[in-house]
Parts: sequence; structure tokens; C-alpha cells
Amino acid sequence: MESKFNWTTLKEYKEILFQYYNGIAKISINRPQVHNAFTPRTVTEMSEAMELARQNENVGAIILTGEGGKAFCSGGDQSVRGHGGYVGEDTVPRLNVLDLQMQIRRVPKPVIAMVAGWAIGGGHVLHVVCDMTIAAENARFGQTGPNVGSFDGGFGASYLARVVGQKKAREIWFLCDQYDAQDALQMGLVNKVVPLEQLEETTIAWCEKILQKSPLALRMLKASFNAELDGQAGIQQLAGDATLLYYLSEEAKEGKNAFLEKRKPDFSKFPKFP
Ligand code: S0N
Repeated sequence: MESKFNWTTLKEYKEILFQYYNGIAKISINRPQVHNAFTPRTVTEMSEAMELARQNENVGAIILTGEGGKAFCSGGDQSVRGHGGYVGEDTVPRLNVLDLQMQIRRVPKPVIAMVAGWAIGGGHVLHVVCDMTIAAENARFGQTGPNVGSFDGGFGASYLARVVGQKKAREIWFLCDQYDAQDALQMGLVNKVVPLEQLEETTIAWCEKILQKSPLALRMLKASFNAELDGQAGIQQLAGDATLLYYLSEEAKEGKNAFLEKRKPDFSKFPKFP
């Protein structure tokens, strides 16, 4: 679909688009001929783009989407599913989408799934792990694993259950039904539903609101939402962010400066908060 926004390409890829506009990075799966099913290469490219978006200090929000208006993503490309995973050009079978899921949860910037059309199977899990989802009226959601001989017992099951509740998550996986955008809104699976032609402008408007907020507060909130669910890894992220904040303080700098100046640190002037 034609975009109203003046996106510039950040890097050329074969199976995705990676674009930038006004503080927003957009990663789009570009395989509309297969409803944006992903291969190991698609995932490797998305992973690299996600890392570049993380490292880019001009980027404050990230959109994940699919090209063509008919699909966000239809999951793993079944034509390259081999013995033990999805087989890439190097002939090695992989399930590297699981690493991408972790990356989406870890990147300390909000990631918004912009869903038009199908979000199915591993494609459904990708929108689930994003921080928020904005859906077009034509969006359709569901899992297919038990139909095609697969399942995602990680975030695809446990985090989905946190989002929609245990009963609904089990229904989604055990029946493999498809749900329209209004169903998804009702069960808390998406944040907002808009007409397809307003999908991108609404998503951009949400990103622009986010960009006006304190980036450190957003970072801490994302880590806080994840911490309990992600166990030790979640605590590690939150603790790392606390260290980042501490490094910004004069108190922490006194320790470093004293070491470099070969003197004893003087922490006496720093408050001992109740
Ligand atoms: C999305 C559906 C329902 C759309 O139906 P519709 O509109 O009738 O279109 P189609 O004619 O079916 O599709 C158009 C063309 O696109 C191809 N295509 C669609 N989806 C895929 C796909 N996933 N892989 C390869 N090709 C796909 C069609 O073949 C068609 O092409 P042509 O025109 O040439 O025939 C419908 O398309 C559908 O049901 N698609 C399949 C959905 C699905 O089952 N996806 C895979 C589910 N599994 C995963 O995603 C696993 C992901 C994973 O990596 C994983 C992660 C954790 C743990 C385990 C796994 C694991 O793999 O096991």
C-alpha cells in the first residue's frame, strides 16, 4: 500500500524493508506473495534491523509490520521447513524466530505491531510479543500449530495466556480458529482497531505520542512489565537499567573519578535517602 509518509531506507535487504521517519524505525516483512511467511533469512534480516534500530539514538519507537495490506505475517514458511527447523540458504535448520521474539522484548524502546490482514502461526506470536498492536479492520488472528504439526510453547503459549487469559489462550491453540479484529479487541489481544486506510497514520500518531515521553521512563516501564514474566533474565534487564541510571548520578561518578585520580572516594556529601 502507498504510504503517506516520507520514509527513508536505512538499509537495503532482500526479504524485509527497513525504513525511518521522524524518530520511528519501521521493519516490514516483504514477502506478500506468501502472506509474509518468514524464512531463516527473513528473521536474520529482521534481527539485524532490530539491533540497528536499538543502537540508533534517533529512533524512539519501532513499528513491525508486513507489506501488501493482506498479511502481517503467516508464520514460518512451510516450504522451507525441514528436519528440525526452517532451512536457510546454508542448508542448516533453524528456529531463529525465537531469538527475534526475545529481541523484541529486550529492545528498550516500544515496539508496535501494525497488523493488516493475517497474523497467523509464528506471525501471530510476533505481534503478541510486541508491546502494543494496532489492527486494521481486515486483520485476522490465530494459531495453526496443531494443524500443521508445530507449536510454540514459549511466549506463544505462556505470554499469550498472560495477555488473553488461560481459557482463551487454550481455545486459540486447541481449536486453531481465526478471530477478526473486533474479537481480538474484545479479548485484549490488540490495543485499537481502525479502517485499513487509517492504519499507518494511527500507528504513526501513537509513535509520535510515545516520542514526546521520557525515553528513560519508557525504558524502565518496558523492563518492569517484562521483569516478573521473564524471571532472572527480566530482573537482569531491569537491574541493568537501574545501573544505567546510577551511572548518570554524581555519586557513581565520584567512585570512578576517585579511582582515576588515585584518591579515596568521598561519598559523604551524598544523601542517605530514607
Ligand atoms: C494465512 C492463511 C489462512 C491465508 O489463507 P488464504 O487467504 O486462502 O491464502 P493462501 O492461498 O493460503 O496463501 C497465499 C499464498 O501464500 C502461501 N502461504 C501462506 N502461508 C504460508 C506459509 N506459512 N508458508 C508458506 N507459504 C504460505 C500459500 O501457500 C499461497 O501460495 P500459492 O498461491 O503459491 O499457493 C493460509 O495461507 C494459511 O493457513 N497459511 C499457513 C499458516 C501456517 O500454518 N503457518 C505456520 C505456523 N507455524 C509457525 O509459524 C511456526 C513458527 C516457528 O518458527 C516456531 C516457533 C516456535 C516453536 C515452533 C515453531 C515451528 O515451526 O514449529
